[in-house]
Amino acid sequence: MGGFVFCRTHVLLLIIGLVFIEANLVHRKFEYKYSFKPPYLAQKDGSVPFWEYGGNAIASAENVRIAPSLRSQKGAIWTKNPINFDNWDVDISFRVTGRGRIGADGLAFWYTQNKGAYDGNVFGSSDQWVGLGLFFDSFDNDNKHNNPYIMAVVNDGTKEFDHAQDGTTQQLAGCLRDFRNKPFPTRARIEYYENTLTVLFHNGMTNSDQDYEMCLRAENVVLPKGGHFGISAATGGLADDHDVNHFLAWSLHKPGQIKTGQTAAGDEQQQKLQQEYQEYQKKLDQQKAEYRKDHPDEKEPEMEDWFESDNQRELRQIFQGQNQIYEIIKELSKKLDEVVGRQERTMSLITQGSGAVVPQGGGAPPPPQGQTPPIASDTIRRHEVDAVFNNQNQILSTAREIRQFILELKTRADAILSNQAKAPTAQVQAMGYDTQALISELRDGLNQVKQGTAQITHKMEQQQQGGACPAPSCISFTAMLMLVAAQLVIFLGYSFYRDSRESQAKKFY
Ligand SMILES: [Ca+2]
Ligand SMILES: [Ca+2]
Repeated sequence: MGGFVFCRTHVLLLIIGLVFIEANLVHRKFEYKYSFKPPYLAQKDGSVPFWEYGGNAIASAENVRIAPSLRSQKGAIWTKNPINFDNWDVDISFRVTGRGRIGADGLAFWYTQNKGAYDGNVFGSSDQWVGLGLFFDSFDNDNKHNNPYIMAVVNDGTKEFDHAQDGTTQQLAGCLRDFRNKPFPTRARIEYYENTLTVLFHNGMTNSDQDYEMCLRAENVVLPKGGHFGISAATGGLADDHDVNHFLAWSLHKPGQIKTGQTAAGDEQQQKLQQEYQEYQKKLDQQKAEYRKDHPDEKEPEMEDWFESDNQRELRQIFQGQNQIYEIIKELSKKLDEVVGRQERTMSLITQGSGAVVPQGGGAPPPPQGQTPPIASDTIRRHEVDAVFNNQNQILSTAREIRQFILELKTRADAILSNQAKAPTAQVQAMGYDTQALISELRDGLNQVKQGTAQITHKMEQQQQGGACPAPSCISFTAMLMLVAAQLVIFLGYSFYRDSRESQAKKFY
């Protein structure tokens, strides 16, 4: 019982809390006179109700093409009437699409004191504006590799937009976001409330309404009252299509700011509805009574109908479970959408890939009309991808062969080294043990020859002392020749043998 009381207190506190939050919520009112959306965005005569467009802009039933993908196009659309509320929230759904890897120039959202031009220098509208310009800048004029970029620039009418620096020094705040060629429309949510500007961005990778992320937030932003909303776009040497699918505006009101007249009107309407409901209820009761009169056999509904049976409860629980499963599947499907979107993007890059890249462009003036733009295809094609794959495979197999060969070499070298380790000398030589033995044999042979020669010389000396020859160098010429011939034969034999051994060894290596 105590727990029940405790629980009830909590519920009460929660309700009070909710009421308190409710009281603090900002009141939003949809402003159809400052919005456009499909279907029937443009009327049959091409006009967009409450809006004025010009330059190269074209409106259809589905969207407004602010600037088409042709060179040097400029267009804009502006609200006819000044805005009669101070705080607002705007949601723009747009697409910037082009065949090139790079596009130009970009799209701008405006809130300015006066309507801007339809063919101005700043993304298709006027420079030196008074108020806010939110730029979706596609082209990287200052070559800092930081485009597409989203930035807010507040101007008091004195500044000229710095195209060469992409407005870097003038921006209030910004964020680096790619908004070109997305699978779903990209969106921006621009809120101006109590002098705080907040821009949320939806990157168009899903079609979910929930996926906005913070782009910028700036406080103490003072914008003129009674301004105009506008959207403009421009192309340069490079050209994207700049389409706006919807422009939705809400006025924001502080709690309690809503005029009392409106509340009174609301009360009146509620009373009217109440009365209608009571009349309907009376009619229904009357019909029920008539039905009973006509069908006296049918029983009155019994008390049992007010309670659910076990089966009913089970069914209800199954139903709830299924609902949960459905929610989870929906969430999964959302994620899948995202993955599919990315895949499509990648596939289109690989297959279509004929991005036109022109180094000049953007804010730069285009060459004279009538010339076709130089199209340099710099993206990779399918057959090129295949060729790269084949090359890689070949390189791989060659690398494998080389590896095997090196392994073989290594095992052989190891075998040789181990053989040499067994040899009596520690020296690492190309010659094996057998050669060593042969050399020592040869050395022995030579020694024997030397000894023989010494003996012969000795005998000759003895003969000379006998008186036959007076000089010590007097060796018989024949003996000398024989000696030299014998040494020559031995050396030739050895060198021949060595050569044959070496050639064998080379074969082995
Ligand atoms: Ca730029
Ligand atoms: Ca830049």
